[in-house]
Amino acid sequence: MTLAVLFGIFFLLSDVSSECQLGWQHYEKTCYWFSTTTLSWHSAASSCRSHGAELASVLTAAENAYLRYFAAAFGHSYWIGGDDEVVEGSWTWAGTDAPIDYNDWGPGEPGGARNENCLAIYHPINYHWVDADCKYPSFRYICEKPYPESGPGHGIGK
Ligand SMILES: [Ca+2]
Ligand SMILES: [Ca+2]
Repeated sequence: MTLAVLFGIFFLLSDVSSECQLGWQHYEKTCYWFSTTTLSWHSAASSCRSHGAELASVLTAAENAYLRYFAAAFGHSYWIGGDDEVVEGSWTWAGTDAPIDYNDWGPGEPGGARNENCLAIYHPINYHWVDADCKYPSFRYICEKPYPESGPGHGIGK
């Protein structure tokens, strides 16, 4: 796929007249922000919260496909909001503590037991999911917040 085609798709998918803040992307009822710097998972979560957002929770195959598409277009691995820090093997979404239902684990993942408790979309395995060391400082991250028109009751944390 050529760069021109990639950017064409980018602008088709991105509603440039949306009410998401500048730099955030609108998809369905959510605004997403892809970081351009890297942090540990907890620092990434704090960064999202400082913007009134949470690390992205990926609830459907369509949402996953959207985020994977942009992760691949940007060519980086990204933290998203899942962890199993509280109870090993019990994966939940940050912000809501809802159990992870839909998933896109890569082959053999999650396989890190107590050493890997945080969820990332991982570049080396075609942007499927892995568990990784939460302290790993070299992944970018994806924040999400409700689209302004979605109103109360539709967003994360509700
Ligand atoms: Ca684990
Ligand atoms: Ca792993």
